[in-house]
Amino acid sequence: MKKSGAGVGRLAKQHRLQASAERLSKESRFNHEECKVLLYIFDKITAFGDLDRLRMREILHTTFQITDDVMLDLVYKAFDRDNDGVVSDAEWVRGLSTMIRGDIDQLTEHCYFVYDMNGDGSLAREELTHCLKGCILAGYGLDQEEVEDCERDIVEICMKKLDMDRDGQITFPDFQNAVMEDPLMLQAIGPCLPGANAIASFLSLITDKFRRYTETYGRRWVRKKKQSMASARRSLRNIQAAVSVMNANAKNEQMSLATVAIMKSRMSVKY
Ligand SMILES: [Ca+2]
Ligand SMILES: [Ca+2]
Repeated sequence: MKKSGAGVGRLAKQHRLQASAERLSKESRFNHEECKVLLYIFDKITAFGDLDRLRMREILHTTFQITDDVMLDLVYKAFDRDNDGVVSDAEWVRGLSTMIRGDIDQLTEHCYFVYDMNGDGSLAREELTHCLKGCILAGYGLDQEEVEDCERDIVEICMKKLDMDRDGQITFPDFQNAVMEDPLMLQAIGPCLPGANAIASFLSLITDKFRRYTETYGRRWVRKKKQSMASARRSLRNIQAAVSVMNANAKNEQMSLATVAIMKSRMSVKY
């Protein structure tokens, strides 16, 4: 019996999806089945038009709870790696693979790529200033001038913590070392990764092994650092130390309250 045109079209589409899923499962941290679901979701998203900057921002905002305006554009840039103005199916799967299942090296590369706004392979003070702009919310009784003062302080603290060789530029090895010392430094310049809840709810859609996300910040990190679990936990508590550094720089009690609130919201990596 001769197949109808629509039926042949559907079959060809299914074959294409199978082949893409097979290819992408080899270059991402998703298995074949998961890639198929991700490509199916991609098909649904792009049924009404390309996945461009605005649509990707929407997905990052609503599904992955990345809400910082500056970060949204920069994370989009990390997805659209060939910079052609749209996220392709392969870019979609690879980007999600890094954000959701990335190991410490991939996450470090992702965050550095996001913060390196001009793509010159180095983070300058101006880039930190731009990324950290708006990190302080009004409502702590601070006037605009104090807010700007506080933002400048935070930029300086980040430079101090990340620019290991003090040459005014944060190179990738600087950043890598700082992150290995303290995983909380990963998002010190801006929240550019989804939180654990967002990851869990997205993974529950595409796989039945969604609890695997806990490995990323847990055992793998420890193995990489060859630390015992106890000392790793201690280093995770470094947030307390970071907060006291910031407080030491705070000029008054109100500002110190503000910095604690910012540290809590910015350093929201879950363990
Ligand atoms: Ca692209
Ligand atoms: Ca740069």
